[in-house]
Amino acid sequence: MDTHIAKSARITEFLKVASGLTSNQGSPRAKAIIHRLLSDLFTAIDDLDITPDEFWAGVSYINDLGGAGEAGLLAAGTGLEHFLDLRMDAADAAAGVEIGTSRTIEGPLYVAGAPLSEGRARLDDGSDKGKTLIMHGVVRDIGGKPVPGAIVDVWHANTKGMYSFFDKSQSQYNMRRRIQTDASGRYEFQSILPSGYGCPPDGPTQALLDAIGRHGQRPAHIHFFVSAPGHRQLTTQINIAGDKYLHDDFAFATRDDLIADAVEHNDPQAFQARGMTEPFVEIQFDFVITALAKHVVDEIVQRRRAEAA
Ligand code: MBD
Ligand code: FE
Repeated sequence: MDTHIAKSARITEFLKVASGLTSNQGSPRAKAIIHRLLSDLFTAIDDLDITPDEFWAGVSYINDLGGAGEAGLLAAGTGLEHFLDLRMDAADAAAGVEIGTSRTIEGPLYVAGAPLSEGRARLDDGSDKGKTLIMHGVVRDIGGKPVPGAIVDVWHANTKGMYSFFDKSQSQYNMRRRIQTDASGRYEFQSILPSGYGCPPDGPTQALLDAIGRHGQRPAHIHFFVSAPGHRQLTTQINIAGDKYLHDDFAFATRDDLIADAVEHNDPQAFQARGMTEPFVEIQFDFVITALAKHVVDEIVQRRRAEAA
């Protein structure tokens, strides 16, 4: 019995009606996208002989995913968010745009409106007894010139891999700050070394990953938006060298130029010479951002983001 009917004349016509293509209302772009996705889904149901039980399991899954607020997490875990990065890379290459620091995914855990400091900030509230981290560097343009007044918007997890706002046990904006670079383009912050992230073990994202035999772990990492007047906003992360998941990130965010060494300063002479009273780890990382030009448009991606009350 041939059950391949998606490409028949009857279904072809039906897909146009179902996608609103025969209506003069609505948005042409929305119609084009829905028509394509619906057509591909009909064909997939045909080709894979997706059963009604499987189909309704998928419908329930979408409800569970939205109910848990994990659609953004699944977008990262299925590599779709990384794919968008690769397409922006391809667009830059085609336009001859010189790239500085590589872009990599924002992820679903940014919170807008973190406190703003000049030059230096302390990110953690002192309650997490992780290793003290000092991270610093310079924001430069493609030509190597420091960019004063750039905003380094930084966010990272605690030693449990949990992010403030989403983890209500943490104080507001814990491990989230915006730092304006000084006259030499420098930024510096003190925080604690984050641990890697793991998807909520009982959530729908992890359930899908289990079904396809994948883990839901990320290496220890720190997120950044780096922006400055006249420059394109950079969305990136650093991934900390030595982590077990460095090259096995469930969200595919690691890129070679984004791997940073965390250098330990355990010897009292070494940390006291740096004005520290206890051992700390140091990460030095410069960001290179791209000036806006005729062929370089800004790319602040619009998406619904959290903002603490
Ligand atoms: C994270 O911390 C993260 O950065 C991504 C991309 C997905 C889930 C958790
Ligand atoms: Fe993260």
